[in-house]
Amino acid sequence: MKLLVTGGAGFIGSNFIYYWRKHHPKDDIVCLDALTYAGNYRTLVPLEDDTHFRFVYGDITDKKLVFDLLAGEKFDAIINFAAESHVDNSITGPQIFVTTNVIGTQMLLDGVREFKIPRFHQVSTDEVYGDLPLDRPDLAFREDTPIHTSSPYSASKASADLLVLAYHRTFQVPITISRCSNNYGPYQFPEKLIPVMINKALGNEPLPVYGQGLNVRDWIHVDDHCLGIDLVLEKGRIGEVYNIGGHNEIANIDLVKKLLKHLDKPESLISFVTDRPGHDLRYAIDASKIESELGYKPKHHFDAGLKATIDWYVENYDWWQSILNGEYKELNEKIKGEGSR
Ligand code: NAD
Ligand code: TDX
Repeated sequence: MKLLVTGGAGFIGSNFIYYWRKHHPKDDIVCLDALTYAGNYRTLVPLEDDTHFRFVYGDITDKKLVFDLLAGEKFDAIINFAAESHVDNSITGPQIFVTTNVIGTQMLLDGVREFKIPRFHQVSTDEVYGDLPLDRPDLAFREDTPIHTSSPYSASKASADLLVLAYHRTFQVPITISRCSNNYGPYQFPEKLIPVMINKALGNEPLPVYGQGLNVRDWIHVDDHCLGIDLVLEKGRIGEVYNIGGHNEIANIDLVKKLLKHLDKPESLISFVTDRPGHDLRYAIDASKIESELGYKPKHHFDAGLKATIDWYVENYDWWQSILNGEYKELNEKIKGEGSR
């Protein structure tokens, strides 16, 4: 198999590439990534001597680049991770979210249609379902839960999902979609909750908890997300949506306290700050479809996975420090100049 992984210099895409190299060592992977602020080529440096891996610098909204790439290589599948992914950024600047997440996805779909790629997999999110009330623990998102978005980010991801489904219905493009809950693990950009809090706690700085910290997220280890996508690619039915979740619901404040305990830091570092506008209250995934149809079972227990993730950030201090001090941009710029590796 030859896969095109878009957005592979980001958090989940890079973990997916490492997952796939480990579990499918005979397959070839091309990573297409625009190396935006969230992309970090350094994460992929260990793959430079890997003959099954190639990196291409480019933007999924660039039709010529995408079409030339698809014309030149015979891909068996495209897995689209490329996106603007941070909700807070979508509130301060929505336009790039529409450009990348909607137009970019549509460009890839046009390419899949033109070059008859056997499979297009869209990596989506539980945020397309909106949120659930805090006082109804019995409720969880199912694949048939209506789309009901809150932020420009989730609206752009939902729009992309609708286009993916429309290309399937109208043009018979062979697609699948997975909608996953909040991921944690190595290589997450230090703008998201867990790496932000680890960074602040290690520096003995205030930990900024939005509102009262009562919002609930359903956490999944990134490797379990990759496992779910692997099963969908292998056995998922064309045209279907599959939820992927870890059954790990926890309020932000309780997660932050757990994290402080692991790091042996005082709770007095917690600082309640202005809430996120439109802040989704609770996410919870009903993953029974992927479990029963594809035999999915997450492997990581949350407490152990969180501890391993914290240890990873402590051990890989240079990786995230080079992001915080901006040094990571130097290598990104060099790669942009070269175009591909
Ligand atoms: P990320 O922000 O860490 O990485 C995104 C990557 O996409 C970066 O490498 C960036 O350079 C690249 N990119 C951005 N715009 C591009 C463009 N126009 N062309 C090519 N590459 C571009 O994101 P992530 O957290 O790894 O999320 C990956 C995907 O998974 C996204 O589609 C996101 O919506 C989805 N998702 C994320 C989570 C989560 O918890 N992080 C949960 C569910 C779904
Ligand atoms: O500093 C913070 N303080 C805080 O209280 C940050 C960064 C976040 N939060 C809260 C907001 C959320 O309730 O923590 C929760 C998690 O926030 P994020 O890490 O920004 O994730 P979220 O908004 O839940 O979205 C994530 O999961 C779904 C990803 O960023 C999305 O890409 C994915 O689709």
